[in-house]
Amino acid sequence: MKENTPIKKIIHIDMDAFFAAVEVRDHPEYKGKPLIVGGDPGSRGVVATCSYEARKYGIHSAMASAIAYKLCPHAIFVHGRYEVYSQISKQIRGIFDEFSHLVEPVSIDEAYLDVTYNKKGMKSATLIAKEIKKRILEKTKLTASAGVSYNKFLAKVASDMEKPDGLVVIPPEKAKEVLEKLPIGKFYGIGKITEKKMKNLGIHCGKDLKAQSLEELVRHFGKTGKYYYYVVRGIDKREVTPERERKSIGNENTFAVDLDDPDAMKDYLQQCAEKIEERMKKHNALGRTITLKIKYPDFYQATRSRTINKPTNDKHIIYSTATKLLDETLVKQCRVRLLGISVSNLEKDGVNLPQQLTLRF
Ligand code: TTP
Ligand code: MG
Repeated sequence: MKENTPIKKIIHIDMDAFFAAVEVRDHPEYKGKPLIVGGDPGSRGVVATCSYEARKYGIHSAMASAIAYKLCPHAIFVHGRYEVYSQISKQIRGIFDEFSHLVEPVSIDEAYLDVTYNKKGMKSATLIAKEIKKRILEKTKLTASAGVSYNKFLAKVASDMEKPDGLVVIPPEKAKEVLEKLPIGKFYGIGKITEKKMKNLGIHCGKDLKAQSLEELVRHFGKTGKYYYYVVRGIDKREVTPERERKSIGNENTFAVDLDDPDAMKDYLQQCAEKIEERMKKHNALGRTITLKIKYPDFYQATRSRTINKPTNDKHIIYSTATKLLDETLVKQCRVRLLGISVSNLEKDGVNLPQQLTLRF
């Protein structure tokens, strides 16, 4: 980070055991019990999420319900009520919007807020996070965890540190210590497979990761190695990108039969990238943010975005970015029902579209 770059104040908010917490809220008899939201144990369904009591048995999201049943036969299984969750998601979104113009929802229960300059003129990001948690509880009767730091990566690490109902602040002077101690599996983007690979290389926590050279990490992990190299040093330059103002050009498809072959997914992404290039050229538009959208068979939806330095409408760049993002998702474990790409952060005829103006306030 350059010396003269102003330190940002970023908050990451993530609801606790979201779907399960909603079910407990609406069915108090489930309170304190292992509760699983997802497919029936006798079906080929998966766990969407589960209560913290169920997590003690090793149950987690995306696990086959049949396995969850074996781990905890007395768990309560319920189906998700997606309309309810999405309604609550809108409510919490409304709360975020009260505080900042710069809100980036990442999934149904999670968002980043850049509160460096905020709507309330509040100086303390910690107080804002506290206030948001309070408002969420009042309005939804649910708890959220918040992380406060100077970039997205650290804010996300922080929100995960004291779940549930946590509020953790990582100021710049503490970042080094926190990151060095952080177990390798807790680094955002490091899934089970990479975690194993890291451990085989003797990398168990941030300190071990930091001891690796950039070349070494790139050799083992490709371009993602570069990401690991920087985030373990507390460097993450990604902006909080408000979605509401984001105009985008995209393409997506729900498949007649869920895809389970990563090569087939990549083939589809290639077609998508071609169509987007065509449309962007027609509109004389270039874009910097490429977003991959993915929906799993249980309707769980995730998006992953990457912002590149140079605006583009090149299908090769769109495709290669989208496939990299695909590698960061659960596709190796799960089938997918929908895939799509969109390009945002657009410039038309060389001029930024109006959403950029919202950054000045
Ligand atoms: P998460 O925030 O990942 O999980 P969570 O809120 O249940 O628990 P935590 O306290 O650890 O944050 O996901 C939010 C919701 O998204 C979750 O309640 C259910 C849904 N979801 C799925 O349906 N499938 C998945 O694989 C994941 C990860 C989440
Ligand atoms: Mg959550």
